[in-house]
Amino acid sequence: MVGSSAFAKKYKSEGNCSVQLIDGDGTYNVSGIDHFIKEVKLGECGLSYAVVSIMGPQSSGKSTLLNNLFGTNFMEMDAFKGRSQTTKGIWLARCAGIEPCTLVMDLEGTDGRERGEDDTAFEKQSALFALAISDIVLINMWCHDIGREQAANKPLLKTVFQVMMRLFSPRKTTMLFVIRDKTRTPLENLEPVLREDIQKIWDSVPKPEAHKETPMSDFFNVEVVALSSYEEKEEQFKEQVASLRQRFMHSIAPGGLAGDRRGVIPASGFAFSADQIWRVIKENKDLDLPAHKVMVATVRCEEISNEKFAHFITNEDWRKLDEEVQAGPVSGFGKRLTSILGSCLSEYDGEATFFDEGVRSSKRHQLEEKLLQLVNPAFQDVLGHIRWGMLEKFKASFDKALEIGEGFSSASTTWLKACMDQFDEECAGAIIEQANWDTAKVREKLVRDIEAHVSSVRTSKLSELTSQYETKLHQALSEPVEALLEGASDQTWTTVKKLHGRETETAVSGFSSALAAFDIEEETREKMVKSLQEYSRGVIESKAKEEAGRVLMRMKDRFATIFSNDADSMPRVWTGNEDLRAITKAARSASLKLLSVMAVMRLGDETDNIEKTLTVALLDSTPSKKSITASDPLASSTWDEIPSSRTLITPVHCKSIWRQFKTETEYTVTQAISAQAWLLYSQEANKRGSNWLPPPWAIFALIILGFNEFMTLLRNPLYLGVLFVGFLLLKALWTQLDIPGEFRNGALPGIISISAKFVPTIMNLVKNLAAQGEAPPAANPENRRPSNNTSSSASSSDNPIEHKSASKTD
Ligand SMILES: Nc1nc2c(ncn2[C@@H]2O[C@H](COP(=O)(O)OP(=O)(O)OP(=O)(O)O)[C@@H](O)[C@H]2O)c(=O)[nH]1
Ligand SMILES: [Mg+2]
Repeated sequence: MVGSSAFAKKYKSEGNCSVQLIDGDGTYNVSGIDHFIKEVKLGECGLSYAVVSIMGPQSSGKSTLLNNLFGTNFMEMDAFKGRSQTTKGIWLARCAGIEPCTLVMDLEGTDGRERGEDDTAFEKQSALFALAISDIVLINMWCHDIGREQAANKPLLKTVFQVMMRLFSPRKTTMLFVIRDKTRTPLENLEPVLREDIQKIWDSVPKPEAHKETPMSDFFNVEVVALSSYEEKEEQFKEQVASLRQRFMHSIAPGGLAGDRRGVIPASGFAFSADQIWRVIKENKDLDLPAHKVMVATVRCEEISNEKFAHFITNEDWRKLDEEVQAGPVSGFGKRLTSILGSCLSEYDGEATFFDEGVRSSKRHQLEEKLLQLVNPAFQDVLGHIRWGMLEKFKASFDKALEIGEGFSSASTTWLKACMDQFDEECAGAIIEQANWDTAKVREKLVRDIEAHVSSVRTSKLSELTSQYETKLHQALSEPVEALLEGASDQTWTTVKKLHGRETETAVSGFSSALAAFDIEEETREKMVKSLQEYSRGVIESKAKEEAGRVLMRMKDRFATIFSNDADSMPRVWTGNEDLRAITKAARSASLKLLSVMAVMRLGDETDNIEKTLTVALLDSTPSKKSITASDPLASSTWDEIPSSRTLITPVHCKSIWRQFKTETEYTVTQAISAQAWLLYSQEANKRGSNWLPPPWAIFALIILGFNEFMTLLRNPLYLGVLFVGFLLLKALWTQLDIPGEFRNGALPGIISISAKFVPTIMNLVKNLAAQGEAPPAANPENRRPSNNTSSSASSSDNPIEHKSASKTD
């Protein structure tokens, strides 16, 4: 390679690089092109760039022209080594000093001996490639070929026109015919001949049906320029090249060389686009450029979108915001996220702006969706924080309002509204501009949560209220009812009924007005009132059942009270004149009354004849075979016309209670009878008290029959002495024990009293005798006194004994 001119050297020194885009074997240089694009910063150009390429016969000075025209450093043939192929494949370089960025492609020459005459495949492929991606195609031709039948570039033009038909929708390409080694014939004369030649070739090229009538001008702008020989008239050549160079300045502007180009691929998609086009060409397929454009846009927009998405994930602001959201409520979430998303999307817009609009916006939409999907959990978290905060606020405010005595219903309504308003306000602050996210569900959930809380508080308050009224009712009813039932009488149930009615009414009216503060349905309210009424009845029922369980005890108490007390409620002292039968009957009758009162509940207006039934069956009847026959009115487990719900004691149970009652009170009656009998006996004995000696005939018989023994005693002074001492002892005992006094109240009490005092009195006598034996005779009268005292103390204990015996008869 030889640097052909100083001009070229200048640009080489500036470091303009070239790259082999496609090598001689048709391999696309992916890494080389990427590196090249980065080097020349093509990616930033958008649509402001142009692509120029050159075609023409081999060794026709193409590379030399490009190097002189654009300051590139394509390889040129060394003239001294003979004419041979220099440029192989397709080379790419950036034009130096031309605005906007212009890329130039140097193509392998046509008709090369190296590839052989038949092998035109690469020639066609490279021509199609150049046409597909270039805005301006330079057709290099020798001046002397113009008008010649066998001109070297005729097959080339044929190829160009043929392959142009393989572009479904061609971009309008400018064909600039560069006539080399121009002769003296002026261009004005040459140009028409050339155009005629070109037209002839165009006409001769077979076209598809769609383009049969299409004029060449629809596909190409044809421009012609003539240059002097580089070898022979270098100076002129350079001048002409310099002026030609000016035509490439701002070539894409309207009126410029490529002013009406169409379907430009944005610069950032150039490498990919060229690669794809070359692939399609190599596969020998037709090129659908609009579809290709869409494909390039799709791929590139996708790439840009992915890049922006990845960038967003690592975005510092977003990560910080996300972390804050994880930690707790964040104010201004919507605004901050809107700005982060906005800048990500505008970066995408900036890079994708030159790509096909449909593709671009659909990819933008996808990117937006992906971003929104990514940030949505954070938004949901924010909503969750707001919802939670509002629920907590409601709970605190509502509870406080209730504490200070605000009405339940009004407090719940007021705070629900306040919290929902604040929720709406905070949600508005969390909403982002890019999405129309719905907060209705979260709002509904919040309302549900608040309502659930209100309902649970209401339930607990209502149960509190209910138990408060129940306690009141219980207090008001329980003990009075117990007392009333204990003193069962004809009026008991009437009084209980009145008490029940009055207390229930008071409780219900208080309860109803307390319920009015709660926002509850009429039906529920009625139910609650009814349940309170039932509770009230239940208190009485349970009390009545309790009392019914104790009825036997109560009956016995009542029996004992009536039996042992007189009409003035004073304890009876049995005089023996009482009508025990009448007293017993009265006491039993009162007990039966109690049983009949306790047998059933009588809170309604119904009447019954249980008392009569019981009286007839239990009190009036005498135990006979009749009572155990089938006609026994108490041989049943239900009362006539009384539901079991009202029954406290069943008839058959009444009967067994009565039997037990009678058995257990029998003893009292028996005791009373025996006490009375003793009393009568003692009274009779008292009457006979003064005449206690045996009858005279008995004394007479005693003297007659005991005469012998009597005489024996009188004859023996020792016996007499013993008898005298025995008499003295008995006399002392008689006095000390006050035997006649003891027997005044009857034999049994007398015996008991004497037996209790017998031993101590003997002991006393012995002691006194011992003392009299030891003491001087003068002290004797004094020493006797204690024995008198003992006697008086013994007699003073008469009364308690009397009492004891009286109470025992009770
Ligand atoms: N007659 C003539 N010869 C020229 C002109 N420009 C260049 N040459 C000579 O033509 C020979 C080939 O030059 P290149 O620039 O390598 O030609 P090319 O068309 O690039 O050749 P390939 O790359 O092999 O197709 C060189 O020896 C140049 O000196 C010109 O304007 N007129
Ligand atoms: Mg060359």
